[in-house]
Amino acid sequence: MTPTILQRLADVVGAAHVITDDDTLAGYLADWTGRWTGVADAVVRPRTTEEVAAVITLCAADGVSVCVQGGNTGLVGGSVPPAAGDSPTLVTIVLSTARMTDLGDVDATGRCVGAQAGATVAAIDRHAASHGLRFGIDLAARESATAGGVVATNAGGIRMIRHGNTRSQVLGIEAVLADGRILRRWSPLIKDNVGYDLPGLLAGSEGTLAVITEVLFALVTPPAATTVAVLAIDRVAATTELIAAASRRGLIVEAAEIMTAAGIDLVHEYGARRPVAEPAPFTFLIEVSGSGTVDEELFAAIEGIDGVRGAVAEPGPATALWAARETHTESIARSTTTPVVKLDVSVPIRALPEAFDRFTVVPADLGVQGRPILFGHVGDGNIHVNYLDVPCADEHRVTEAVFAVVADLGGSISAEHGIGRAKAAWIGLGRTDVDIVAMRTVKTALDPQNLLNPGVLFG
Ligand code: FAD
Ligand code: 2HG
Ligand code: ZN
Repeated sequence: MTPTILQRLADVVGAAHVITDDDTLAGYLADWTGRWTGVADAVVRPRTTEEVAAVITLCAADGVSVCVQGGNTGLVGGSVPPAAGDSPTLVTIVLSTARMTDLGDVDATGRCVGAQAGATVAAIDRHAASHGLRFGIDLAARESATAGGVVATNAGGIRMIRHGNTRSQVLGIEAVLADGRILRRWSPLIKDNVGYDLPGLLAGSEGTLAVITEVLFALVTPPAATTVAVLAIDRVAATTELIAAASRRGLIVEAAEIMTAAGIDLVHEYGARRPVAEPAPFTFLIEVSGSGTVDEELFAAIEGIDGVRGAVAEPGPATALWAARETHTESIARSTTTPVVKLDVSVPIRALPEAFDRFTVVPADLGVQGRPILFGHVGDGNIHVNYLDVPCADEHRVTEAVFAVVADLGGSISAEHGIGRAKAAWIGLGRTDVDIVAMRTVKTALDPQNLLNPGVLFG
């Protein structure tokens, strides 16, 4: 990169916010898992939408590619630039939204709030809570994951069974296009059918179509009270049977998460309390709300389910019960001796038991070393398939074997984390050729120079 463009970028955002020293850069060039590292000439940290627009205009004029980074908690390598040699362009910046953390006033009547792209999920939720509302998106990375990141990945998370994915929380959006123009569709209207759903298109675009600068999120009304129950269960199907039984009794399912004995052992090793005393192949966490006698209704529903060995319940938020579930990702990262093979798939609900059986034996069937830890948002058919200690040389084979099972069961190779760099080679497993051509046409129309997150999504 020529000093000229670095100087011009510094003129836009201030010299202190164009980072070029190797030590500070390094923190932006490796992803959360440590599996993905890249190279960039600078990290640029704008404060406002206008500064983002000016940065992108300069980059477009000089053919500089831009990797957009929010909280850098993404799990598919999309938040870091390409490694040396992978990039179709020779110069790259990381555009970090870390300074774009403003929150607008909460519209308590219209139940919505504007958030700058770098505002964290936790900050948005706390802001909403101070007005008696909640953010409908929640995930264990809440203190770091950002508004821009959850929209760009269309994150799911633990409340998806109740409120839907991030796309369904987006009422309006502001974004800078690849040529530096500002697109703003900003309306709190619940019904507004004028043309294409561009906010919906940017949700899940993984930084490849535009830089999201601000989001108008719908907010939800929190339940008056919730009950969190954790059950030791013998059968995966008991989870979906209980979700159905609870719903029939008028309970609202706020979250439904499955874990395995191996996962509970692992998080216990790293300090989480075992939520239930009885050993069992699976542990199921269900959080419900409702009017009237919620606990009684929940235990009545549980009584009708075969294969439940023990249950404990606490009033929400029951953070100690949740801890066993929420510390899985971190415990896996600490325990694995090789880069974890981390896959995020979904299958039809009816196929969940078979999927658990088949994913568990993938390394053994291949004759490959690998400790399976499976868990996930079971009510959404979403399984997080992690294999620890897999020799690097076997990672590809293990991934292919999992995706073969997914294809066989009619599932998806990306439930909620996106495609990023990690799964770009397999996008054809999830979409037809015509579908991919249509997506590429959109990409080319909005980013003809392929400057935004090259290598992400399409490889
Ligand atoms: P980053 O990691 O910085 O970026 C992710 C992608 O979004 C990249 O492609 C990046 O280029 C793009 N992007 C970021 N900001 C912008 C922007 N302003 N404009 C355009 N593109 C942008 N994910 C789930 O779906 N559900 C979960 O339950 C969940 N739990 C997690 C728990 C842990 C402990 C961890 C570490 C991760 C978890 N994740 C989960 C993954 C991750 O938190 C989400 O993908 C999250 O949405 C990423 O947000 P971020 O701000 O960190 O984005
Ligand atoms: C979760 O649900 C995240 O906790 C992370 O999506 C999943 O670590 C994983 O595989
Ligand atoms: Zn998840």
